[in-house]
Amino acid sequence: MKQSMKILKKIMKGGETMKKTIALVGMLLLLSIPSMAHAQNLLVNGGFESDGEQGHITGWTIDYNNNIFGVIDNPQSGSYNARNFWDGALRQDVAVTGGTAYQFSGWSYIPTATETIGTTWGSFFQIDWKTAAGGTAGTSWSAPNLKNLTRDQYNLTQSGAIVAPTTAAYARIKFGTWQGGDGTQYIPNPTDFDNLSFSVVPEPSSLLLLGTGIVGMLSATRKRKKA
Ligand SMILES: [Ca+2]
Repeated sequence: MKQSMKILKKIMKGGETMKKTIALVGMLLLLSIPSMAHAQNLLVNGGFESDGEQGHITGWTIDYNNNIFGVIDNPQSGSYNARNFWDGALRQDVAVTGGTAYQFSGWSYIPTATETIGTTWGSFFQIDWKTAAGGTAGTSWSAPNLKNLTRDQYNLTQSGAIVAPTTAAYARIKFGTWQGGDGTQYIPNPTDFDNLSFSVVPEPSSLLLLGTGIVGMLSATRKRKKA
């Protein structure tokens, strides 16, 4: 009798340890959810706050025409944003894993202005997928006409989840302003850009599996206690 009581006590102790472990894992899981929801931005200086040798567009490369600069008078957040004064684009390359889902988001602001000379222009966000050798990998994503969004305010553009082509080694993230190539001189309005983000899409399926596992462990513990 004494012996069996000892064993029972040991089991109960073990049960407590198990419960503590489950509680700890549960807490860690809960803590990890917010950080997974705000997946790490893979872009350098996506908010144009960093200051370096290129000023507030440090980390970005000119894709065509040197017409985008860091300005201070209309940030979406922080103290700086990037402004297109004429047609031109910046780009940044980010290493990716083929078959992994990524998402892009960015803010743009285009003021109302008299477009007397022409309207064949637009501001855009774009993702080009590239092979290690720099070739094209799969289909690009783009939002080519940000000027159709509500003027005189910041608008958020989101790509949603896009699976990187299996041959992709990096993503070329581009933003800027284009104008029509019909020989007429168009004047695009200045476009402000801020808070560009490119990140891995968090996988809810693995979270769900982990959650199911914990529920399973809990019910197993309960069953053992009943017996
Ligand atoms: Ca900013």
